[in-house]
Amino acid sequence: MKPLQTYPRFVSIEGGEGAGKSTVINALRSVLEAQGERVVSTREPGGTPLAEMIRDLLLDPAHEPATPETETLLMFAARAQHVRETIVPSLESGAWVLCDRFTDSSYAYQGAGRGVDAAFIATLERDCVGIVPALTFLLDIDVAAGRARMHSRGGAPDRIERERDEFFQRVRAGFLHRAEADPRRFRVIDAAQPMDVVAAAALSALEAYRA
Ligand code: T5A
Repeated sequence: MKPLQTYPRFVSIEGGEGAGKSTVINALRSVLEAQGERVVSTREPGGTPLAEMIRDLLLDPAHEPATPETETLLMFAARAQHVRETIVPSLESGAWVLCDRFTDSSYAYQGAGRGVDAAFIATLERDCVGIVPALTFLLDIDVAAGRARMHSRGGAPDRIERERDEFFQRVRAGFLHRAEADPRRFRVIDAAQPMDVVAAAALSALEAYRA
């Protein structure tokens, strides 16, 4: 089986709803840029015009409910485009890529959350994606606390945010299981801490990774 390729400057940020991924990405980006590095921050699903259109299909609650398989295939359709058009060209040009979610989200949401077979996800990962981050931050937070943050932020919930707490409990367990299985790649951060503490933990892990 062909191994997944990795690039040392490919970093993903994962977590459940309201974990604070955007906050951490902004902190990592500022520090890297201040050190003269080029940084591309991007997100999934999305990150190219076509992939952003797929994102709308996935998250807009106005569409008919997607089956777990449809949802999985759309996530990977967006990811395949994103990898070829944005992520790999940026990495090959020497930039850091900070990706808000990547394939671990599919294992957690579609695999652990929806019950899609992990072997099917692994096949899509190998054949349609081909790359894996070198470093992944998992921002871990209790489901109720994360959802409370999302509610206090306001705005209408998207199709996935409308799921019940039990779904997000399975997602959280799915992420933690992946982190446990691959401690070299994952850095798990307690995202219930104040924002500056979470950002400082991510920055110190990044510095240790680069040393
Ligand atoms: N999805 C995605 C899948 O199902 N499968 C996949 O393969 C992929 C790639 C994507 C949705 O798609 C699903 C997962 C998602 O449901 P998204 O835009 O990534 O959508 O959705 P969210 O994870 O919900 O992203 P958000 O941007 O909404 O959340 P963040 O980035 O984690 O949180 P952030 O930084 O915006 O913070 C949320 C709020 O909390 C506050 C912030 O100020 C903000 O108001 N906050 C804190 N408050 C107190 N203490 C802290 N430490 C805080 N950190 C943040």
